[in-house]
Amino acid sequence: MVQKFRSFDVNGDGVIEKHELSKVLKAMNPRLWTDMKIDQLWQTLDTNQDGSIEYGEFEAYVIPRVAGQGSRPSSHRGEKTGASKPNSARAPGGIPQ
Ligand SMILES: [Ca+2]
Ligand SMILES: [Ca+2]
Repeated sequence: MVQKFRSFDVNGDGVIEKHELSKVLKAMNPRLWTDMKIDQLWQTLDTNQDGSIEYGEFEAYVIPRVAGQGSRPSSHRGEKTGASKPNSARAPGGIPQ
């Protein structure tokens, strides 16, 4: 995870600035990462809105997403059986919570 953070921290000062995030994401996928999308991601990441992303902010965003994909608490099973019928309230392509 630290390595991932460092790959965004282009100048190595320990925080990710917006231009660094933009540069790295655009290098990865310039068609996906439009300025608008980067802006949205930035607002999600910079939770204390000080204009830079510290490792803690990056971790708080990335780890719940990564960890939430395989191991879920057992309470999720009961929730899922109840929602087996089609439910349009759940938006397609949304982030699984
Ligand atoms: Ca930096
Ligand atoms: Ca911040």
